[in-house]
Amino acid sequence: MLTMRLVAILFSLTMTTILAHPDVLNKTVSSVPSSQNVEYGCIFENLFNKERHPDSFPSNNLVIHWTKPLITSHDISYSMWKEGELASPAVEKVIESGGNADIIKELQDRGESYDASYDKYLYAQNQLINFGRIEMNNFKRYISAISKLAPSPDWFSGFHDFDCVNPGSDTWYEEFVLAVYPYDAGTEEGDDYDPVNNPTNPPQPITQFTVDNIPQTTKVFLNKEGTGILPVATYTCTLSNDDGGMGVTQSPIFASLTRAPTGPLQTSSVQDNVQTENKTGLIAGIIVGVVTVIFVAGVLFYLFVYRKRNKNNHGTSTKKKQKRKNETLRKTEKESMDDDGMV
Ligand SMILES: [Ca+2]
Ligand SMILES: [Ca+2]
Repeated sequence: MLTMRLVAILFSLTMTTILAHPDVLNKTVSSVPSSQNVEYGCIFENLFNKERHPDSFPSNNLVIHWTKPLITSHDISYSMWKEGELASPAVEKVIESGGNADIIKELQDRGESYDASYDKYLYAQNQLINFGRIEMNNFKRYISAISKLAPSPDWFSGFHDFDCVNPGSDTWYEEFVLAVYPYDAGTEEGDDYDPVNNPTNPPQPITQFTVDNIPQTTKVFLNKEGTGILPVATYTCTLSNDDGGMGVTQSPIFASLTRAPTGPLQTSSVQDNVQTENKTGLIAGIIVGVVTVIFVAGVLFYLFVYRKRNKNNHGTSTKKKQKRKNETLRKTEKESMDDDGMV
């Protein structure tokens, strides 16, 4: 009986280990109460490569990429995707073609705070994505993310409904790091990294790839030891409200100039360019501003000080002239009087 119970516990722990994904690699608690509006900065880092997932990995790795990774905050009434459930039409589009217009429309209609990056080709040196800040409040306290692994039939990764509030302290997490695994969306057939396939009919629930359910012909995603499936990416999200409340309203430009990076500084090249442009623009703005202030100060100085002094000088010299004139006049009168006296 005890043995049976132990087996049951072990089985449930094993199942938990298998199904409790994403893996929470790190979770630290802040003292910011959940009633306070906050923002999170999130970074995506690719872990999908030939070393970790050697079987059937495309020989032309130039084509391997993540499609437009998307991240959003939301309340409990929204569910972007969930294992064991059918993919929504919008999610099916993301997962089969990488098109995220429908899901973005869905988020915009709900007024969600989201960010979508560009396709991330994994041959590129920089495999990080630095998402724009995600706004959160006491209701919109969950974060979900999704991106398709391409080329593939309907394989994707991400996480869903991560509650950013620590229930014990009712405060926001300072930081959390999630390791995410590959899933099959159940909408398209196919066992290999090939995007052209028949639809799965009827569609099947979203399923996480495990050692037991990966296609046995290709063994995609299996680790090199053949014993398990390693995470394909990590997400690191950091609270940006740890500087006395400034983080809630500060602009991204201000934040990028004033805040030390919380993760690897590398961002996607597009965002790097944008940030560089933003910084260049800001510096140019500051220079123009300083020059303008100096110019205006110069004009004011001229108007109020230089001219006034001139005026004073002018007044003084006029007085001197008048004085000299008076003296001359008095002298002339005196001489005239003397002359009269002599006469
Ligand atoms: Ca389909
Ligand atoms: Ca499939």
